[in-house]
Amino acid sequence: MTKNRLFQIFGFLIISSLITSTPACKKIVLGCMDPVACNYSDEVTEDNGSCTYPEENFDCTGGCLNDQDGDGVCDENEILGCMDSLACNFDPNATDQISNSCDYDSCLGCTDANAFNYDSSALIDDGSCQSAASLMLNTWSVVAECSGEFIGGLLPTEITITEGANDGDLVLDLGTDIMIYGTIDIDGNITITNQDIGFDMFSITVSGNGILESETSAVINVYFSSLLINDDCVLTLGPR
Ligand SMILES: [Ca+2]
Ligand SMILES: [Ca+2]
Repeated sequence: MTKNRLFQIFGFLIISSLITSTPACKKIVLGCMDPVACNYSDEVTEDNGSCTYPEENFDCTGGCLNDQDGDGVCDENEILGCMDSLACNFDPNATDQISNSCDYDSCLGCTDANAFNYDSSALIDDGSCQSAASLMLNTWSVVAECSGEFIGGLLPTEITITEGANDGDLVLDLGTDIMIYGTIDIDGNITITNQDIGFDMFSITVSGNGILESETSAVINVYFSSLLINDDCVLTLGPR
């Protein structure tokens, strides 16, 4: 049916009305039509499922919705704890300091691995570190048990150990002009190197070994031998 024919049937007014009410050919714009989405556009005419949304607690720019202290950590993600890296209970994940929550006492100890009293669980050094050698430099009570009676009868009930020429060198003064030289390593192992102590007219060969067992106890085995004497002694050292 042609326009001319329509004019003929319905008249000019009717066809004019039809022309003005016919929708114009609308441009289709694909995109996101959800107003709460980050990529919403009011120009979109057809939603193509491309809407993107912010992560929970964040806005579309990646900023926090709530960040009371302004540190970039959203309120919902804050972790309470001790934030002082020098504290025993330092929490590297903490983002909010709990007042008075840091503990500076429970992990005190000696943190020097070379010290005799090294405490592997200690995190804060309290200045208590002592080397095995320095612990040996003391006056000790001695209980001597010897296989023979001669040396056992000479040994005192107290000995003073002094420092030798080098670090770790020990000089054991057993009294009665008996001086014995030894060494101690960082773990407390004592070595009495083979030596001739020359006692009066005798030549007595001495060797031995031992261990610093604790800060206040040690055991030293000393072997005395000469033409006439063969005495193995165990010296148990304790607090004076
Ligand atoms: Ca925050
Ligand atoms: Ca915070």
